[in-house]
Amino acid sequence: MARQLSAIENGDLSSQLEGDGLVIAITGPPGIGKSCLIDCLLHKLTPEHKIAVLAVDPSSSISGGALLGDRVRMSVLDDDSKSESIFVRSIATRSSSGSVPSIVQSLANHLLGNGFEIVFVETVGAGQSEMRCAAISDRIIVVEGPARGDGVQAEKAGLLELADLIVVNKCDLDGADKVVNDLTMSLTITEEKTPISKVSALTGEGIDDLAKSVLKIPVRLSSKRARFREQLFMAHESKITQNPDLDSILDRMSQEELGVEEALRRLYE
Ligand SMILES: Nc1nc2c(ncn2[C@@H]2O[C@H](COP(=O)(O)OP(=O)(O)O)[C@@H](O)[C@H]2O)c(=O)[nH]1
Ligand SMILES: [Mg+2]
Repeated sequence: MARQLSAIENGDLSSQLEGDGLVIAITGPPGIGKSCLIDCLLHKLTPEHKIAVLAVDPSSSISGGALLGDRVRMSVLDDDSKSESIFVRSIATRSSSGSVPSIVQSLANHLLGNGFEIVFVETVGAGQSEMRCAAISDRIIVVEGPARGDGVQAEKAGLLELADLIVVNKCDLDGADKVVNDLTMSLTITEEKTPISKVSALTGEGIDDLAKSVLKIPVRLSSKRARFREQLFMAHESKITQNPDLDSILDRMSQEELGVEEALRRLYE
């Protein structure tokens, strides 16, 4: 599987497989506890479910090996009865073939097509590429936590709109209740309330309930709409960047022989 995924990542293999499992993005700022939460969820959900993890966050890559620099080693992989049904992979964020979100999408589809029921995509969610890694998923979990004095992160990153579920992690620390309150306040302006779960990956509080709900998170309409908007922009962009005439059209634009409107029309021909 690792070899196949590398081949897909390098553009040497295109996966035609599609499964009917779920791709779930786990999104939130670095250090909020995404990797730890995934570890907790894997403890609860395997070996009953076959689960893959794609970590797009390069700063906190998770891995089965005790590689130097890995900040989180998943404890679940030490359990042989569970590790059999788990596949973990980090994704290079600088890649030669195509955009990171489209590679993540291909890898996730390949895993689902090979019998994995759930693919967790861990991503930071700040910036366009990271946002799109979330947008290719079927469900999006936004992770928040006691603020480091700077308010709700997800709100700033525009992520709340994308969330089907908000998890407030580190509820063992002071300030978690304030985050829940702040989030509830900012959510009252939207019609569909996004559910909020308060958990601690450290103490295990709330993890049982989270594990039960994670496989059946209802889709929020506004999240779905925001995801499709990102997917539309992605498709638009790849249509332009993959057009073989792009270089010559740019040449002609720089010679002022073509305007933007005309160039767009030709790129879409
Ligand atoms: N107090 C507390 N610390 C946590 C909790 N979850 C994770 N951490 C710590 O937060 C740090 C970052 O966790 P990590 O999972 O790597 O965050 P990520 O960057 O979002 O993947 C680690 O040092 C964890 O031990 C929690 O629920 N409570
Ligand atoms: Mg991480």
